[in-house]
Amino acid sequence: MQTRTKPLLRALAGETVNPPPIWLMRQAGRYLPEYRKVRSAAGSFLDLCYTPALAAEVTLQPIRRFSFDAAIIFSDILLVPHALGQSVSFREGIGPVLDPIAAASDLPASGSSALPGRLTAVMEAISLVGSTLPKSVALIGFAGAPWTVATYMVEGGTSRAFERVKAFALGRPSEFQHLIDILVEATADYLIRQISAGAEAIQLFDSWAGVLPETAFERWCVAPVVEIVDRVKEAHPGTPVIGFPRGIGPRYETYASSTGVDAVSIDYALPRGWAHQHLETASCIQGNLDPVYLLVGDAVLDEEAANVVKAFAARPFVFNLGHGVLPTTPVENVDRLVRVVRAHG
Ligand code: 1CP
Repeated sequence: MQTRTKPLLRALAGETVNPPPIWLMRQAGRYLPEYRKVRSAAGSFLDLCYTPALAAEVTLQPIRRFSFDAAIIFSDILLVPHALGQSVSFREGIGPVLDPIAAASDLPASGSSALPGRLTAVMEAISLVGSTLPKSVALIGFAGAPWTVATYMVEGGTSRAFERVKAFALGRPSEFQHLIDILVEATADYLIRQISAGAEAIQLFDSWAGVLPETAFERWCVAPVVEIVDRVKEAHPGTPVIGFPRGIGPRYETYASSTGVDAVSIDYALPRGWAHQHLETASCIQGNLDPVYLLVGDAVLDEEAANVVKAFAARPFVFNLGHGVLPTTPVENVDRLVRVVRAHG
């Protein structure tokens, strides 16, 4: 096995690295003019995701511009429902639109455990990126966690109050379990294949973990992640897994200690002092600058970025945002952030 010389992999393995490695969730995307150019040439967002050369190109764009410590493969968490046969599209100004399902049996491919061929485009993009990345930059693969993916599948898109999916999960748990089981299987399989293709770390995005009440959180967020991490670790024991259960407050403690993830990505609302105190000191934290500081810029950005670095300087830590880069982010502020973070340590 390769020795870990990449700063991101060192931090994820439990080493305190100064200055901390930095990458940003949603670092590729609309705020970059070079992304908008490729995106409009590609046609649809899905065409962009399914064309390996284009997906590889937009993955590399933020690396060239900002020399981040990690690239995250350009794709989307909703490729899994698409691969399972659900209709998925991405509409300008609206976001993802899915043909909502009311039961697992509504999925055309619900009976098959293996993911269809479509997702091989993601593996091809991963191999392409892997062959061109600078030596110190790690490649991250990802998927949505089953609960968050299920919210889009059942609600048919972005939701405000999640009534449909929560009523399904709370009211018809054994049927909902069937849907979650399908997602666990597909997601584990997908992540294992991403690692085989060259992903060196994995992130599981559970963006809507915070909307569930206590017992439902254990069953629909924690348990499926435990199962996915087990399967991924069985196939690739050395590959670190980062979990991002957004908005779960004090439940970060249970999540970090019981899921088997190597690192937790914390959202911007979680108090840093609390996180440092309650999350095991040997384990890696990732986060948590509010992305709005990147809209503000100036000394306000410098000061808050320094606060984040200082809060976690004594432990394994990866600098990131507390949620994704906003589309209106000025590119020069991202440059500024990278300089400020690297000036510490
Ligand atoms: O037309 C476009 O360019 C659409 C914008 C866009 C982009 C750039 C979408 C639609 N997805 C993506 C790429 C993407 N999505 C990446 C790779 C890029 C990178 O990080 O550099 C990743 C990791 C995601 C993950 C993702 N997709 C999440 C989890 C992270 C988060 O932001 O909470 C979620 C919830 C999605 C669903 C989704 N896809 C697209 C949008 C606009 C959304 C969010 C919708 C919502 O807010 O509910």
